[in-house]
Amino acid sequence: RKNPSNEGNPNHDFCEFLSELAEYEKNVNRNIYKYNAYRKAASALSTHPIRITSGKEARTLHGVGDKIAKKIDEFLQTGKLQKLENIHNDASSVSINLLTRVSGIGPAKARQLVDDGITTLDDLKKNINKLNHHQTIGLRYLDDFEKKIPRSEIESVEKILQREIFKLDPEYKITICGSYRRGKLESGDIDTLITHPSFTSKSPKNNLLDDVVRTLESCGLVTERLSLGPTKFMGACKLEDLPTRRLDIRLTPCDQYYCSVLYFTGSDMFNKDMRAHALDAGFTLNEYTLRPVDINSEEDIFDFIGYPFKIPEERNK
Ligand code: DCP
Ligand code: MG
Ligand code: MN
Repeated sequence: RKNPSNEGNPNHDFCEFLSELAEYEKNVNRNIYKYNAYRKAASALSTHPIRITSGKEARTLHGVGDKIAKKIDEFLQTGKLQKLENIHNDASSVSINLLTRVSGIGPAKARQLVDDGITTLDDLKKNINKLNHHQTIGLRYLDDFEKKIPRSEIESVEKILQREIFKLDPEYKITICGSYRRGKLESGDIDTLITHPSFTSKSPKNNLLDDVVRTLESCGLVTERLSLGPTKFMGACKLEDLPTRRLDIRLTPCDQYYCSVLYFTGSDMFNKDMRAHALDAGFTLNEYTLRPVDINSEEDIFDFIGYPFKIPEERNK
């Protein structure tokens, strides 16, 4: 669903099999190291403007090593990948990959379900008692949650969020981040960042997010809760007779706003890259801070670590 394999990319078939191998490593083997390696290679190939014609050529890209170069040669020579064929023929791998498509079911839970003989979505529906609230809602809206959200629909949701949250208190600041902020025409979910001047990293706990979520439920925008903590809401929203959409809301202290906006804008691969760069430059970058300095804009973060500034539309790695 979230892979850099779009048509128009001259190497999209390589990206596709690398993304599939990445998912397999994450979901079935729970090997995050290999997951990251495959994703990094897919990301490198997805931004390479010309068709790769050999493993050797691929090897010159940052993030493509010998093992992946060999797979590219095999794919070029045979039109397929034996490793992937084997995975497709392995029933428990297929089941685990299927079950992890449900929001809230991670690789460990999926493995446990498959070990209990639950291998299809029909099995899942008959065993709701084995699912928590998040997973139950995830199953109910599996089809809807896999549909991409057009940009125009997110714009409509943004207007309602602003109207309702400003009614609560006009001092809130609301920023829709994620792929939407990176300019994508379609997104997987709606990532909303909010902050309020009364909330800083030094102030005590508050119920701001509680109030916001309740307001959004009363007006009918938010239709489901998956989880709600003091700073993080996961849920669903819906407009008229459109599909039910995944909505994430994060409440961030106002003094950490810029690091949060940077983090929540992504992409995740871009964040990885930038964090590694920050470490090399002697800083620690995370969603809260750039230690050990004070930040007053997104540009500040790039400046301090000596990373060329990229507008959100240039962060689609
Ligand atoms: N993020 C991250 N690392 C993760 C997950 C998320 O850095 N493991 C950050 C970067 C993402 C942002 O959070 O861009 C939002 O996460 P999403 O999963 O919603 O991803 P996107 O919005 O980028 O893509 P999509 O359109 O699929 O939602
Ligand atoms: Mg998103
Ligand atoms: Mn999200």
